[in-house]
Formats: sequence, C-alpha cells, structure tokens
Amino acid sequence: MSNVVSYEVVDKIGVITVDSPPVNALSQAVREGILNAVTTAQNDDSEAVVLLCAGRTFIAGADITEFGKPPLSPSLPEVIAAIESSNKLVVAAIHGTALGGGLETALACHYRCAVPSAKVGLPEVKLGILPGAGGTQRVPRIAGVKAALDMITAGNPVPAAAASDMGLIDEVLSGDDLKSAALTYAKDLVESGALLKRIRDISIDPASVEPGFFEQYRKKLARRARGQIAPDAIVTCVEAAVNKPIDEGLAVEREEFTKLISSPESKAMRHAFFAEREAAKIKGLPKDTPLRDINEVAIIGGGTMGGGIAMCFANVGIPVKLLEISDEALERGLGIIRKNYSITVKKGRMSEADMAKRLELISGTTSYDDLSSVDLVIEAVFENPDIKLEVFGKLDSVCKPGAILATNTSYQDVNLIAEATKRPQDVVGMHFFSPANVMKLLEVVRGDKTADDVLATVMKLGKKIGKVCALSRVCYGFIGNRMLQGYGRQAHRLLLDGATPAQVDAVAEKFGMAMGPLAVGDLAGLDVGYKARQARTDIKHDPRNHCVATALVEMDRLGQKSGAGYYKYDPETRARQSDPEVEALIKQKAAELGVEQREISDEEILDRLFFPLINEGARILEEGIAQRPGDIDIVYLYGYGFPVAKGGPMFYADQVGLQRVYDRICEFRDTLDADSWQPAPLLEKLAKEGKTFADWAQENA
Ligand code: 3H9
Repeated sequence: MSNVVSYEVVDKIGVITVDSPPVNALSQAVREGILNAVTTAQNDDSEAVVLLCAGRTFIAGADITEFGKPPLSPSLPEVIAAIESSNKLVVAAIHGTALGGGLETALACHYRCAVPSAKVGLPEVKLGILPGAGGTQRVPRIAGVKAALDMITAGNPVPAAAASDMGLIDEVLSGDDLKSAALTYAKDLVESGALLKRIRDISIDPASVEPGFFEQYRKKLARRARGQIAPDAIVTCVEAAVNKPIDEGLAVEREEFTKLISSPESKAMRHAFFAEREAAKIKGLPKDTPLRDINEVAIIGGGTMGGGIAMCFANVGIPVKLLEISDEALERGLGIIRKNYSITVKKGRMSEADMAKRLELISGTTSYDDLSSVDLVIEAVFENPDIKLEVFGKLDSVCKPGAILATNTSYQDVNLIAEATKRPQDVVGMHFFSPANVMKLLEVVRGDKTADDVLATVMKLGKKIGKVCALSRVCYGFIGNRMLQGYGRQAHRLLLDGATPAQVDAVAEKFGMAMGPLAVGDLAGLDVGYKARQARTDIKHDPRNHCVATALVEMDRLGQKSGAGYYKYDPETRARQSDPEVEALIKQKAAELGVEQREISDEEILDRLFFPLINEGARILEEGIAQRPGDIDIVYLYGYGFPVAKGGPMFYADQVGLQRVYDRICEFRDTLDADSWQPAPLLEKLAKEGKTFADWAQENA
C-alpha cells in the first residue's frame, strides 16, 4: 500500500499498520497511507477496522520537521474527517504514546483501546502551538471542559488508566500482544452491535460551565505564562467548543493554530525541542559506542545536593549508597531524603508504597570500603579542591576497575581531579543543579582523558533518570556558570549606575526569566558568591562588580534565609519587598566609587543583562567548550530559568541579529567598561559576515 502504512484484512477485521520510525509521526506519506487504507476499507469485506502502529509507539503527533514548509496534501484534518465518517467501526489500538495529532487521530476513531503502559496527551503547548486537528473540540466533549483545559494547557501525557477515567480510552487491554488483543476487542464490538460513536455528535451544554469560568482560567494561566501565547489561545478554542457547533469550533481552532505556528514563540520552542535531542549526541562518538552497566550507584556527601542526586536514581529503581563522614551526618542526609519524599506523598503525587520502595533502595554508609561493588560514584562534597582530590584518591583505591568516578563540582578542574586517580579515563563531571531531584539539567563534563564509553554511558543514564544532558569541556564554571558571571556582574553594575533591584528584576522577569538575577541571588544565598569571591585569590576583583553584595553579606543580609538581602522578605509569605535601606546603601557605594548615577532605561537593562550571556556563549563555542549553540540554549533553558518562548540565549541572539548584539557590546565597551565588554571574536566574525549562530552550527555540524 505504501512504504510506511500497510493494510490487510485479518478475520474480517481490516488492520491499518503505521510503520514509520522512529515515532510514527504523521508525515505526508503516513497521512496519505492512512487515508488510502480507510478508503479501501469502505468497500472490502472487513466488518471493522483497527488502526495500530509498529515499533515503539503509536503516532507521536504531526511531523514537526514539516512545520514552516508549504503544506502537503492530504492535511491531517482531511484524514481525520475520513476516519470519523467511515461507515465501518474504526478502532485505535494504542501502545507507547499517542500524542498531539496522534491522539487527535485516535479521537476521530469510533473506539479507542490501549495497553496499560500506554499514555495519551496533547503536548502541542510545549511547541508554542495548540492541537490543530480537533483536539480542543473533541477532548472537552468527552472529558469535560475543566479536565480538557488542564490537559491541553499543561501538555503532559496521561497514563492509560487515568485516560480511561476521563473517557479518552474505552478499553484498557490485558496482555502484551497489542494486535491480537485489539482484534478481539474489535470483533467483540462488531458482535455486540456497537454503534459508530462519533465524538463530533456530542454537544456541551453551555449552562454546565460556571459563569466567569473562562475568565478565571485565563487569569490563572497568565500568572505562569512567561511569554507564552498558546495557553490563552487554547482557552479561546475550548470556549468555542462549548458555545459553537463543532464545525465552527474547528474553524476557530484552525485559525488560532495558523496564527501560532508562525509565531516567534513557537519557532523558539520548536528549536528547543530539536536542540534538546541534538544535545544528547556527542560529536564523533559512534551511535553504537558500548555502554557500561550501571546497576548500583554511590553518592559521596549527603547534603542537599547529594540527597537530591540519590533520589534521582532511587526514582528509577537503581540502588544507591549514600556515604557520609559520620553517623550523625548520614542520619541528617537520610532524614532530608525522607522528608522530601513525604512532602511529595502529602501533595498526593506519590503513594506511601512507592515512597517505601524508593527509600528501600537508598542505604547509608560511613565506610569507603562499602563502595567496592558500585558501578558509578558521584562525589557531591563541598567545593573545596583539597577535599575533592582526597575523595578521588580514596575512590581510586576502593572502587572496582571500570567503575565510573564522577564529580558534581560546579567550578573545579575535572582534569586535575582525574589526575588524583590512576584511571583518568574513568573520571567525568556530572554537574547537577539544585534541587537535583527536580531540576532537569545535567551538564556532563568531559575531561581531556575521559573515555568515550564513559561519556556515552553517562549521557544515556542521564536520560534514564529524567535529565536533559548537555556536554561541556573543562573550563571555570563550565558552560552555564561561566556565562552567568557576566549576567550577574551587569545586574550589580546596573544598581551602581542608578537602577533599583526591583527595576532590574522586573525587566528580566518581563523578558520571561523565572526570577530576576537579584532575587535569584537572595534565593541562593548571597554568602555563596561571597565565599566564592574570597576563594578566588588568583584574580583581582573590581569592587564595582560586587561591592553592594559584599556589604549586604557583611550586614548579615544573606538573602531569603536571613529574611533580607537585596530585598526584605515577609516572614510568612516570603513575598519580596523593596527596601529603602538597600537603595541608600547602593547610593552610598556608588558615591564611594565615584560612579555617577543616572536614569537607566529598561532597554539598557535588557541588553546589559542578556548580551554578556551571548558574548560569553560565543567564546565558549569558539573554544570548543560547547559542541553547538543549541547545547548552550539547553543549558540555559533547563538550568537557569531562561524562557523557552525565547529559545535560549543563542537562539535569541539570532533573532535580535548578531550585528545589533555586536554593535551594542562595542557601545558598552566604549561607554561603560572596556574590561567587561570586549566582543568575542566569533561574534564579531559572524556579525561582519551577516551570519547567525545557527549558520555556524550548520557549518560545524
Ligand atoms: C502536532 O501533533 C500538531 C497537531 O495537533 C496538528 C497538526 C495539524 N516529529 O524524543 P526522542 C524525533 S505537534 C518529527 O529522542 P523518546 C526526534 O527528533 C506534535 N520528529 O525519543 C528524534 O529524532 P533523532 C505533537 C519527531 O523515545 C526521534 O524522533 N507531538 C517527532 O525519548 C526520537 O525522539 C509531540 O510534541 C515528531 N512529532 O520519546 C511529541 N517526535 O533521533 C514529540 C519525535 O533524529 N515527541 N521525533 O534525534 C516526543 O515527545 C517524544 O519524541 C516521544 C518519544 C515521547 C514520542
């Protein structure tokens, strides 16, 4: 029938099989194949039709690589209309994930069955769009308005059992053989005289929706929008599902979908989708690089970071040993883990039984000798080079040959740490972000001697524990923290130049950052940067870059934990408030350093905060610290709260235009501070050639 869709009749049931690896996305060939098969089935001797997929999953959605290109016939809505109007029962048989257009195709079928491990979802919002083939119209008709809005605006997949409770799945199948179970289900439907159930025939009573419901829902979404426009458009479509006949609702959906697909937000989010998958690939490493088995892990250090890392492994069923220096420290560490899990249980996001299972996988020890059997050790002790070297020396003497020895350092030289062992090829950086059990980013740091199979294993393992991995070479701060220095420096300098903390943070937050830089400083604790500066005696610090932060620490204003930092914090609600005392302190410091204060525009704040990220990112690329600009974007999106609707700092730079970024950096160099604002040679080169970072990525693929 076609290369990617086949059709056969088995026991009077027509079986359409989509077989288009990797994820059976709805490419033109798949759409055409399904349409042809449904048309054929109308006139053969089949009594019903089953639509299923080969490979690892049911249809995972529209083919995202076709977005932005001229549309190819048949469109998905045409295919869906053909399925829904079929004169024979069509049954979708789901395994893996039925996502986006995949679920919309299934919703056009008259019945849906799924294996218990299947999940269904409409993740379009994560690509800055909305379901464009009836999802916003059909889901509320069967699942109800609120459940539909929650599902479509969040975009998270729903497990088969929950989907069945919502009415999205008619039958959860038993057994592993999808095809035979689906055939049996279809035959049973035929024998019982089941009707052609078309979701389009259901209407929603507008009186069933509370007055003001949509307005309230919009307000709630606006609070977490962070520059995204799709969530609001989804509400518009679901509102149309309630108030209009289905064909008019579908027209509203199409109009909103068309607007969103060409929006800068969606372009940025699609970039993030592909960049995330690309970042997991290591240039020059063959796909079939052998992997080391990781069946047991040890974590050195049971502080907040070590405990969070231990949870990541226990969460996926890998036993973890937590090592601390004393019984008291160990008990404290295990206590924090227990408390974290209990909070999740209290919130209803985990069962008691699940918590018990995970806790059972985490054991404690105070003896290095207990680490002789583990396959991977992650060191998460204080950022003190001497302690780290000592830990690695000990690990070298107790760990079995072939064990991977990883450091969670944020700044130390992974090559030096590797040299503390006789097996530098087994040493790698695994830089988690706090809280490690929550934050998605894992910076994998490649030492000069790290073996290929160690890298491949750690990247794969990272994905297994739910992380998004990006590879960095060794440098101070690796990709993320190295870039952050310029951002933090400018936040501080803007204060001295005349902006208030609230103004600086408001501009960053309006841009879409989860939190402004000064509020982040207060959250992390101002003493952290203070101590890091004290430790770096190798460089001369310009007081203009940190004098206010230093003074705050010396006044015992450490940030949220002490109730005050750049802001004052309400002891109950932790709400931040501007503090005239800090504003006076800033003025005093500016006067002491001879800095003349002035009005600072929001545009200047924006450029001074974000252009240093781009400039340092260009250096990081040129030096080969990061493999691709997209990898840098992923680090910022998943580790630093950069808004996904802006695609990451390097993607943002391409949208602004590298010439403008370069010109502005030169202007700041000439008017503000020559030391901080030297343009990166790669940025200058690309700007002069009229190129983008994306061009550079293509040329250096
Ligand atoms: C939509 O449906 C719009 C409709 O409402 C309206 C239409 C009118 N297209 O993630 P993985 C590639 S919007 C093209 O590593 P996993 C991916 O790039 C769509 N390619 O695997 C990668 O390629 P490579 C709504 C896609 O097992 C490879 O497949 N659907 C697509 O960890 C493996 O991907 C979504 O947003 C695609 N749709 O996870 C679902 N999906 O190997 C997006 C994947 O060259 N997909 N690829 O790097 C996913 O969430 C995950 O891929 C999935 C599998 C859970 C399916």
